Amino acid sequence: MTEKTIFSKIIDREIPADIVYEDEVALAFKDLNPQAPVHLLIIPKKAIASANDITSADREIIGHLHWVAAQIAERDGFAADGYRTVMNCNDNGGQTVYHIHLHLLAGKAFGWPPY
Ligand code: DGP
Repeated sequence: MTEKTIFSKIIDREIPADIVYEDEVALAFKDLNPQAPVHLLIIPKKAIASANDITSADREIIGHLHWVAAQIAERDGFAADGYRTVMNCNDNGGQTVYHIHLHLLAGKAFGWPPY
């Protein structure tokens, strides 16, 4: 068995996190190193390592992460202003934690392209 990632430990309450949303499929918590006034991470409870590891059986879970982002945006009052969701994959994508996650960033206007 591969070692648990830090995010699996957050799901299992082995390490603390500032959790802002939870349901049977997903968990959302504040990023430790925020890059915007609002910076949340939305993760599935199922341990999928990266976007490259999404199987056809996971499609509903991945869609659910985006649905959770929209629910939080509405709940926390930034849906109308807008927000950004990002999923980094592997080295060139800037992925550092190998438990798939959707970044939800808000509270400012973001530039494009992202470099
Ligand atoms: P990424 O680079 O896309 O893999 O994003 C990983 C994010 O996870 C990064 O923005 C920092 C955040 N992070 C890393 N370790 C922890 C942790 O222990 N707690 C929390 N809340 N966030 C973490």
